[in-house]
Amino acid sequence: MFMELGRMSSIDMIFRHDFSQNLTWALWARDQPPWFTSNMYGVQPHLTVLENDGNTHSVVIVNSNAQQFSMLSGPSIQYITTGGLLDIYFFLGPTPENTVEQYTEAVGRPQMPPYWALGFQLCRVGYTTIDRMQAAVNRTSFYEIPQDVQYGDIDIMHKSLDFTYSRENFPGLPEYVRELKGKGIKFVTILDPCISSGEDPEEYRPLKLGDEMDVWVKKADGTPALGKVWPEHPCYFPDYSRNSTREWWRILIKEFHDLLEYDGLWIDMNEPANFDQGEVSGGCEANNLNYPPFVPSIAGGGNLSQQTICADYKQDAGDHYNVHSLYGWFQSEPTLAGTREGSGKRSLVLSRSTFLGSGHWVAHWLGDNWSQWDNLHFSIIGMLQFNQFGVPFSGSDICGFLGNTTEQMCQRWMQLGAFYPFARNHNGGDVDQDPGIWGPEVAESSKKALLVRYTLLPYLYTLFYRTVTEGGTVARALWHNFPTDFNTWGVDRQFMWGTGLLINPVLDENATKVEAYFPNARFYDYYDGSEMAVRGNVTELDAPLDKINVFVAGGNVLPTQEPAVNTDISRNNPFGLIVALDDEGKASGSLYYDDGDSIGTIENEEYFLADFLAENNTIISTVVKNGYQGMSDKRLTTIRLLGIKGTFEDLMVNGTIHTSWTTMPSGEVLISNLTLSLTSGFTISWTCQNCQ
Ligand code: MIG
Repeated sequence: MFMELGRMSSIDMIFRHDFSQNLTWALWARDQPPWFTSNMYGVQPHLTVLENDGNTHSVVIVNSNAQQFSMLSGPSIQYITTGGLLDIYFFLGPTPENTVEQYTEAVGRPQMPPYWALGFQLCRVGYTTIDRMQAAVNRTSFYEIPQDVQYGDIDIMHKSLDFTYSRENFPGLPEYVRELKGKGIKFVTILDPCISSGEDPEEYRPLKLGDEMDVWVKKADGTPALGKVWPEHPCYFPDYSRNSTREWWRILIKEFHDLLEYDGLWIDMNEPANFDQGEVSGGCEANNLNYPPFVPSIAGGGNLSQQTICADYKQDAGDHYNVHSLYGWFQSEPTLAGTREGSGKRSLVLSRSTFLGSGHWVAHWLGDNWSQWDNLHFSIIGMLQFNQFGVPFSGSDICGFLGNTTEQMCQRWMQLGAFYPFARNHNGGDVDQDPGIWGPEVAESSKKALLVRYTLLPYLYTLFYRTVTEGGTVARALWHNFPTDFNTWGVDRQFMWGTGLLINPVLDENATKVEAYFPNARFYDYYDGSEMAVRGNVTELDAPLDKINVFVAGGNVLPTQEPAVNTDISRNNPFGLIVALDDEGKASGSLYYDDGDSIGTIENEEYFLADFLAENNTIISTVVKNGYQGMSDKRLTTIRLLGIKGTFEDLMVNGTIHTSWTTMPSGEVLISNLTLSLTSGFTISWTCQNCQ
């Protein structure tokens, strides 16, 4: 729909910078799909440095002007900025996770995402009618593919106007949103910043109230600046750096909930994007702000206003020249405040443009990626970076946004995307790409991958709790966990969730095997519990089309819950544990749980937290916090015990013999028929012949 298929440059995109290529990375927020080193949606002047001995530090430059980093073969870094402050912060680690913990302590840690937001999300621009949106939801549910969220994009709007829906193309949308909620599916919809100037203010409150509250970005002569995006008429850009604008936006969002009962909001085009260059008539006044003597090597031919507004426009926080890249950042906090007021719940805000600290308020999707095979790989790089940037709730559009995917690409992407912290299939291409459209084979494999995700949601949610309270990442590179193993340093086709899960997706067309590096530690096949023979080396794994390889890392206890077609249902299901022993026969982990969508559960101590420790043939659960009432009727029924050596014998549960266990062919001991209350703490122990 938006662009013809493009090709990336032949330069290999990698997570670890290659200084021999002498590349320059310019930063200036821009509506820009991944294209070689082009500056994109967000500005994150943040470097992570892994030193020769495995120690790590990070460097963050708090500067919002147009700037650039050149990675030169010295190796050295040349930094140039075109204004502002030169505040440089060093976060000393020494571990990779420490750098993220320290950085997020400085800029603000993420919000706890609602539990439902960790489920699978479905989106498309170009349903064009409510029937087609419903058909996509129905296909998903027909195949029992889990879905927690349905999105509306700009095509649900009336004449592309914010805070409206089209009664013509989406008749009954509010009722449908309520119907979805009844089934446990949430609804998130989109807002663009720019407000049409061409409507009758008496009929279009955002315009009238905006004029009254004086919210627009101004030109140098004090008149409101105009641009062009989706609505028919030119539009005004709200200046979110102004208090009255933030108030105006919050009010509109709150009122919007009366029209459409959204559960979260998606803020797009907030670089801010403009289809005109500067003025509606094109160009900007000739002066030093619009045409400074030096411009970093930004896309758009070195013109600051290309695809955005003029740098000499005036905002409350200063000249647009200085605050351009803060546009989405300023918009984020009031959007979250508004959705929370509107929905009365924790809610979710997804932002395209980000700056240092955005992760305190918003989640992030990686923008308009391409439905091309190399973009599967790029998505891992982006996800790992945003986890370092303190925006752990991120992922790219599954199956790709621009252009048309193929069946096999979408099948592989559904598998990979099932392990993005933020898992949304979103489409701007001509052909539909929801997981149900391809027929039973892709539907089944998508479901299979998502059922692994849903089984592990308590683990994922607990990882988010850790980032909220301690910083650190959710999805991370292998070297974050194994920094002194230099074999991990360049690995960016595999990644981990916390310390406990290793994901080895297929990223290449027609591949049915995948190369994977295993650090020198115990890893267990997620599916059958068998221990990997290879350690500290690369191996080739079978990866038929219907399978994504996933491994549990020894030393971890992962809380699980039986999956269902959405979290509304799965949250009532029994819990389990995967206890994966390390070389010493030890493992540890925790479970965080709360009602999933209230605001402030951590501050208000309305949550449940238990620690699990396995050692000396014993698993002990200790309740750390018992503040979530809903936990009392939850039961733990199964434990997968991985890494038992020798012969497993008598099993005792809280001092009583328990006979429901079997040793699987892989060596996994599967303990079942437990009826353990999670809120009481428990002890499970066993005897074992020739176990060490
Ligand atoms: O110019 O709202 O990145 O996710 O579907 C395109 C339509 C505008 C860009 C977003 C994309 C969204 C699309 N938007």
